Amino acid sequence: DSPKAAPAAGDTKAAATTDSGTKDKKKKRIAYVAGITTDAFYISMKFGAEEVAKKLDVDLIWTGAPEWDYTKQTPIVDSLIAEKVDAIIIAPNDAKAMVAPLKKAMNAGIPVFTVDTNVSDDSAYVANVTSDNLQGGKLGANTLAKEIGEKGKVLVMNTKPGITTTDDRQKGFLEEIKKYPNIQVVATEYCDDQATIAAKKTQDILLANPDLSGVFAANVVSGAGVAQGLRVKNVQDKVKLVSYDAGPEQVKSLKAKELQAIISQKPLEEARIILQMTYDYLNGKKDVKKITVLENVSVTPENIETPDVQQWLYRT
Ligand code: T6T
Repeated sequence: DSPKAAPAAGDTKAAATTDSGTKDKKKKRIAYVAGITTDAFYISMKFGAEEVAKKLDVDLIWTGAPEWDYTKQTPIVDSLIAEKVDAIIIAPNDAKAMVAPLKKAMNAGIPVFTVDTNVSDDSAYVANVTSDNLQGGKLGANTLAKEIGEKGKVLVMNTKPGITTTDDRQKGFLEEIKKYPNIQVVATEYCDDQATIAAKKTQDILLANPDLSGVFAANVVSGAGVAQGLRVKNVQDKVKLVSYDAGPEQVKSLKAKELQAIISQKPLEEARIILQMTYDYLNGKKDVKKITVLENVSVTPENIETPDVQQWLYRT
């Protein structure tokens, strides 16, 4: 076995962790591939995974690419296969494109567990832990509808197509918003998981629709970009924003009243569950639940200070 971490690792700590693992062959070496290493959601997941890894005495190899890009995620999986890790936990960057790399791992005898996002082929992974993204999209629609008095033009800002989580959020939103006859969706935009693109597209939409009433943003990066676009146009007090994910930036925007509600996930808990499940599986507990779905938390100015909500705000 190579004692080195995946070469494309986005985290330098990974190498040190792997080195220690080679000293004790019995220690389980479990790789955790983030969807993207630079995003508050996955940084938060890392806290949950590290907590459980310590408790179980697992050698955790935290890795991933600094951009959301399956062409960068694939070689990371390949190198983990070459390293013969005991298991791979991964948030796949694309539902279809990541099927082959994950199957390759499974065929090499390395069990794959997906977390947050998933792939379209059930045989490419053992189990998945995610949040209820369809419900989150619907919650986003109802929350935004209420904020804009159930009438007006709205924009959906998403990241990239082909990602199970954000596709479902968009689907849930678009389905639910149809229940409001006086709300019109003027556009569904993709920002390629880049805040600058989301900001620019928001400004373009505002130019064509100066009477825009609200925006639903499907993840950290989309939401941060939309908030920026609204600020540039100085309409942050007028255009209502409901955004996914409770990263520090979103929490700050909520407190500044630039964002009206956050749909938060439970990244810490997702990471804890998937790592425990993977460890149990490696230790013989093969009857795993195929898909575990966690509820979202609606974060508003009214409940943000409560301990119940505070525990789920993302850690960075
Ligand atoms: O919303 C999370 C994650 O659930 C999604 O799959 C991708 O985007 C985030 O990482 C936030 O940017």
